[in-house]
Amino acid sequence: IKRNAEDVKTTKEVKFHWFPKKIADLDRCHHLVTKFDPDLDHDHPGYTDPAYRQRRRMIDGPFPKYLYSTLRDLYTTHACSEYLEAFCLLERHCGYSPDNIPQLEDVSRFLKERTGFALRPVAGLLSARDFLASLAFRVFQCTQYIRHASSPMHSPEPDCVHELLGHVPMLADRTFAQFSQNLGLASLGASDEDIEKLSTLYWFTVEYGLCKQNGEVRAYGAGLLSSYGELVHSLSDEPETREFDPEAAAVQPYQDQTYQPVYFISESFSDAKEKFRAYVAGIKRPFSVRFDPYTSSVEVLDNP
Ligand code: HBI
Ligand code: FE
Repeated sequence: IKRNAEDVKTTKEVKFHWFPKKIADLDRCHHLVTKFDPDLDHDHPGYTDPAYRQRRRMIDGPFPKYLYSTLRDLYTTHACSEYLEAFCLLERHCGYSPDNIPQLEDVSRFLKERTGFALRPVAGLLSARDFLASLAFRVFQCTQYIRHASSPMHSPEPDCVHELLGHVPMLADRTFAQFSQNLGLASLGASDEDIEKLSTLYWFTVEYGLCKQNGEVRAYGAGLLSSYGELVHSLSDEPETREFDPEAAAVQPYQDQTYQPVYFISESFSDAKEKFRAYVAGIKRPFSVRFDPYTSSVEVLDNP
């Protein structure tokens, strides 16, 4: 992404990227990545279906048939307890069911009460920098269109099934919410190189993370919990698994076309959070940031 000169501020001769300081600034964090856009990506199942691409611009309808129930059946044995607890509440209070797609507004209100996270609608895949920046303010940029009907079990781009069944239940957990916000705070004004690393770290935790629970391995990553095939694959003995280590996860090559060959297993969310804290301390920025929960804004402190 090309930035304007005004986007780059200079402090003590050090240049860094513009970043949002308050929630209203997120209006500027809207750079879409067109890699998986059905209008442009020849491999997208909707590429040859103009009616779908038209419908994608509108919002409504049930979850694709079977998808919800098929995934739901797996959660009991494959999802972590934090996920299961929230999923149960979402079914009870927010209209999660096989023949309904919940309203963003209702789900956002639910999250706001649990962890202060808000959902904000977005038109597609955002740049990593903009997407991560919103997490710093406990804002999750959420797509609303649904995947193409010809491929109900997989979507190349994030869609509302991925957001609602993958991300939302985890964002209702306090420790996980804090971990997500910390990833966001670490990304503000970071170098392109560090954004790439944080984005990879996000990939191996928030999207494809596994964790230990009562001697078993369970999934907490949204990419897993919204994909029947990969959820089964991730807990089979096919893929390689490693103990979560932010240094290693930040540079591990990953797959966005097929199942992951490697997953990282966290001991717990608190453990992942602590390890991440140590990792972030090693990222060089010419300033530090502090989130003020009273105003939902970020204070920028010059490093001594
Ligand atoms: N954009 N809309 C949207 N949803 C995501 O889940 C998302 C994104 N952009 C980047 C991204 N996720 C991650 O893969 C990381 O690059 C942060
Ligand atoms: Fe995602």
